Amino acid sequence: MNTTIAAVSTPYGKGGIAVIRISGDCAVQVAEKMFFPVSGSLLGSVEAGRAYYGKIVSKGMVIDDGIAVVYRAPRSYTGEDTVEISCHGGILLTERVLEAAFSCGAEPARRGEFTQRAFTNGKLDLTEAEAVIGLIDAESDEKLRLSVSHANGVLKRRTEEIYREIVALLSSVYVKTDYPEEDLAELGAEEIAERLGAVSEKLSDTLKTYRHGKAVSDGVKTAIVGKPNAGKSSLLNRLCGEERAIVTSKAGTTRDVIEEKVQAGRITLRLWDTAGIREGGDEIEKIGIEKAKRKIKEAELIIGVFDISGEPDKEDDGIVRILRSAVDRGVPVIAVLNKDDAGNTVYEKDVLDALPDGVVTVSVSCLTGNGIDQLKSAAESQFVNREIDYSGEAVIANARQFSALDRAAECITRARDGLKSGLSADLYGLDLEQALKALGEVDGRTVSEEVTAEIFRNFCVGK
Ligand SMILES: Nc1nc2c(ncn2[C@@H]2O[C@H](COP(=O)(O)OP(=O)(O)OP(=O)(O)O)[C@@H](O)[C@H]2O)c(=O)[nH]1
Ligand SMILES: [Mg+2]
Repeated sequence: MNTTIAAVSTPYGKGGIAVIRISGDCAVQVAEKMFFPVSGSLLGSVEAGRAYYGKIVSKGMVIDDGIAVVYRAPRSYTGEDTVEISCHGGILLTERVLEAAFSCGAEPARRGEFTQRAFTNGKLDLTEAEAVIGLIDAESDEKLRLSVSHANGVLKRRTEEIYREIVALLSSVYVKTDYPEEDLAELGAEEIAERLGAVSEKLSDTLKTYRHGKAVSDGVKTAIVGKPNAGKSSLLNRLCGEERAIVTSKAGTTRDVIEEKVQAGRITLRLWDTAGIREGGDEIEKIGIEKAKRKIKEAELIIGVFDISGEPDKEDDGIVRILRSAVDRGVPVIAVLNKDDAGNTVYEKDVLDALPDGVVTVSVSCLTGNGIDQLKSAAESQFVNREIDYSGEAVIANARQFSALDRAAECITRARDGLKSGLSADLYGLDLEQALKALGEVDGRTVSEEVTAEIFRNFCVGK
């Protein structure tokens, strides 16, 4: 018998209703002792999936009236017997209803434990469980679409398809030993090579979607850099539509890194406004500049801001060097030519000439807002450059899925090389085994308990 757990599944705070969820082998017995349908029947004998109005009792006293729904295993979210009790959404009242569940034998649920149980009971795989977090966390329609796609099993099916193909190839390699149930005839080396090539291609197509998926799901770490007074904080404020950072005409205003999330079309930018980079400055400014330099190394997109109302100087040269090194590292760079309202754009050409190849440029006025939309689309198109049909195409949404698929792809490449160089089947077969193990981590079939525990720790209590 497993333990029976209970938690409040609605957010903490006052509301119209709150829902207390109880799940486990004794869920119905627990609920039966604290919830009494007005019809007079006991919860243990009511019809599953129907709402029953009744009284909620704690320590022998009616504390509220509400609705209970009983779900019978395996037809519930967790795959176990589950009861959901809705009561009025008072903070203390909800606490008392939950306490009643505890005193009737339930234990407090850990974060994400309901979903973890659903995973353990095979109701969802890991990609679908992660999609549940995505659905709850989504702050953009695009992330919602991506999470719905995973919740509907699109990535799970893609993984499954590749998994099955590798099993089929492996079974031909170890026909009689490891996979007798597959009962396949041995394939020729040429056919195996060809089919492995197709597997590689599928994996690499899926891996390529991570740039898109990450930008939608996690957001892009974006450093706004430039010399003091270039207008970095003004740009941050324009992008997020509020006076988030202090703007003054004094060079060296920003010291600490200021973070803000904004939506740029389909992607999320995690903006960092940083201290203007120059030699000198007081102790605090120097610390700020060091922080800015660290953020530049960490950034996945760099927005270099130049003030084109003044002649470029050696501080701008320093920024150009930073942008060049980012381009060399393969980090996308956008140069913002700011203050184009000032009616003095003679220096624009000097800045453009100094910029390295591969830098996208956008003319902007943080004063008037001109060019801000173009900047957002320029940022978006660095990461998302085509329409994706989420109902059919599997898009990788997180680092865990990427790393597992990437390892699977490496193993397939090794197996193909082995096959090509005439390695014996049982040797390249080991690479195929490793590929299967890595793929199994995506949907969770070969994942360790510590990894799943870590994933479910990101959930809220009650989910
Ligand atoms: N005319 C004009 N002035 C601007 C524009 N953007 C910023 N400024 C002005 O430029 C000055 C510096 O702006 P900030 O946004 O504080 O510049 P910063 O790059 O954050 O400066 P530090 O934090 O000191 O590095 C302020 O006086 C702004 O009002 C613009 O597009 N046009
Ligand atoms: Mg600033």
